[in-house]
Amino acid sequence: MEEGGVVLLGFWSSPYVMRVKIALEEKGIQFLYKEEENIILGKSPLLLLANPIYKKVPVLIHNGRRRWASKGEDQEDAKQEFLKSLKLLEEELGDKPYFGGDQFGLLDIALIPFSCRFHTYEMYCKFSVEKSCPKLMKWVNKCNERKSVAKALPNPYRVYDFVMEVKKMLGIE
Ligand SMILES: N[C@@H](CCC(=O)N[C@@H](CS)C(=O)NCC(=O)O)C(=O)O
Repeated sequence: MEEGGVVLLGFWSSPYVMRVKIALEEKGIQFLYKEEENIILGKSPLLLLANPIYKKVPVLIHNGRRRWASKGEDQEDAKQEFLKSLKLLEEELGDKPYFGGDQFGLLDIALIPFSCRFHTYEMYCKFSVEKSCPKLMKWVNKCNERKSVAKALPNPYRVYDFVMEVKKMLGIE
C-alpha cells in the first residue's frame, strides 16, 4: 500500500472522481493521482486492496492506511484522526439540532449513514463516540428518530458482523 500523503485512485471520465478532485483542490490538499487504466475489464491490485468490497473509484488513500486493518500505533493514530474529524463535525453542528439549523437537510442526509459504522469503530478502537462527542451523538439519535433514517440505516451490529466477516475473508487479524 502507498506510503505518505494522499493518493487518489480515479478514472478520467468518472464524475465521482471529478468531485473529489475539485474538493481536494479547493481545500488545498496535495495529492498523487493514479489513473485506473482499465476500470471496466481489469482493476489494479492497489484498487482491489484499497476497496476490496466495491472495487470502484474514487478511492482516497491517506498515509497508505486502512482503519480496519491497522494495528498498534497505526490504529491509535487512525483513531485520533477519526476523533479529530468527529470533533470538527461536532464544532460545525454546535448546539443546533441539525447541521443546517432546525430543519433536517441535505448535509444531515449525507452524513447520517456513516453513523451506523460508529459501533464498529468503537469496538475496534476502544472509544466511545458518546463520551468524546456528546452533541454529535445527540444529533445521531435525533436523526434516528426520523422514520426515513430509521428505515434506511442498517443495524450497527449487523455492520460490525459484516466487517468481521470481511476481515476474515481478507485474512486480516
Ligand atoms: N457511489 C460511488 C460510485 C462510484 C462509481 O460508480 N465509480 C465507477 C466509475 S464512475 C466505477 O468505479 N466503476 C467500476 C465498476 O463498477 O466496476 C461514489 O459516489 O463514489
